[in-house]
Amino acid sequence: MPLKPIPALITRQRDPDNLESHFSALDGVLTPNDSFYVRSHFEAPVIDPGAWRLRIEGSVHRIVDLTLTDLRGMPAQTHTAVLECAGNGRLFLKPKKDGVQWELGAVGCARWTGVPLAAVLDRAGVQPGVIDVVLEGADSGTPEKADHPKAKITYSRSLPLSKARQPEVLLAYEMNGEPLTRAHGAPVRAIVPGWYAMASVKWLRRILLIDHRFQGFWQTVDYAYWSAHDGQPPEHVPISDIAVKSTIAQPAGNDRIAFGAPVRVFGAAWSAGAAITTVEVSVDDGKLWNAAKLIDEAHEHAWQRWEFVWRPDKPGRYTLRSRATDAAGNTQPAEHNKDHGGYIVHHTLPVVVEVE
Ligand SMILES: Nc1nc2c(c(=O)[nH]1)N[C@H]1C(S)=C(S)[C@@H](COP(=O)(O)O)O[C@H]1N2
Ligand SMILES: [Mo]
Repeated sequence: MPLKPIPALITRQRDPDNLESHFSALDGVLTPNDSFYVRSHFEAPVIDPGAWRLRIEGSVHRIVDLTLTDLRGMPAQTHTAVLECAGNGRLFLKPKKDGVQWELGAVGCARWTGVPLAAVLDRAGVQPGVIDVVLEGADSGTPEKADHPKAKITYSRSLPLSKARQPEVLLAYEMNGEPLTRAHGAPVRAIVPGWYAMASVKWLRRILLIDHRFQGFWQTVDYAYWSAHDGQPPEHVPISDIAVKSTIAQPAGNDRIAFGAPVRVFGAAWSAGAAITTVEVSVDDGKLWNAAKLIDEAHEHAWQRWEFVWRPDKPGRYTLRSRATDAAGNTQPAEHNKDHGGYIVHHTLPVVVEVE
């Protein structure tokens, strides 16, 4: 049963549905649920919330099976966090990279309510020697990558135990105050603030604690890249932290702007676990930079909206770019890091407009 079409979203792929937000529709801090991007590798499972169980097993002191009522009965937490697909912005890469051709909108920010993963791990009791916490979804299929045997596999991703224990990592059942929808992982999904969203496993059904590094497909083949260090053998690393990024929502690419009036350049900026401290805007393709004003309060995991009032001095074609810096001192680079392949596209992206 395919999802119902979601008109507020751009269809990048059907069955499974991969739907992109209109980034130019950015308004409040929170992305409304019906215009939040959807990224699914397989058909979204239909799960009866009454029959749903979450099993925590592996290197635990006791196997735990939780119902939705059990989970809702545990102390809840709410965190605002950005979810960004690791392939967001892939459309800008030349040469073209394999994968869904996301432009700007495979990202959104929502308030997530649920139970800290740490509390659920404590119920089961973590045995000494646990390295990884594997989060397993209820969806499965055969990934497209040709080098993989044609077996049906279940979507799963792992977190190192230390990350799994961070208080902001949730097993969420609400998004912006409403129960999760099927597209976004109902009845329960993981939310891993600060990490690219492949880690925020939807339709969660099993948590497995293991005493070694997880070697699953989306850990080692997909959502991983070769990292080259000078004089060292290259290392294959699973993608984790979100890299500092900002994106211009308004004006949108190819907009025609009437000459004479000031132009509000408006967008959002985010990073992994470090607040955004500066956003700059260039209207000459990255030569000169002007300070933008941050609109929202500094926040670790939510994005911050920003704006800059631009007064073009003559009509013409302009290439706008924005550049964010976070409290840890990370700044957006001018070019994509080729080691990252089709992922982690966070360099300063161009928006070309016509002032006439
Ligand atoms: N079970 C499951 N979880 C998943 C996925 C998936 O295909 N199956 N996709 C992941 C990826 S790559 C992203 S970007 C986010 C997207 O979350 P959203 O659809 O709620 O925006 O979910 C993640 N969790
Ligand atoms: Mo993703």
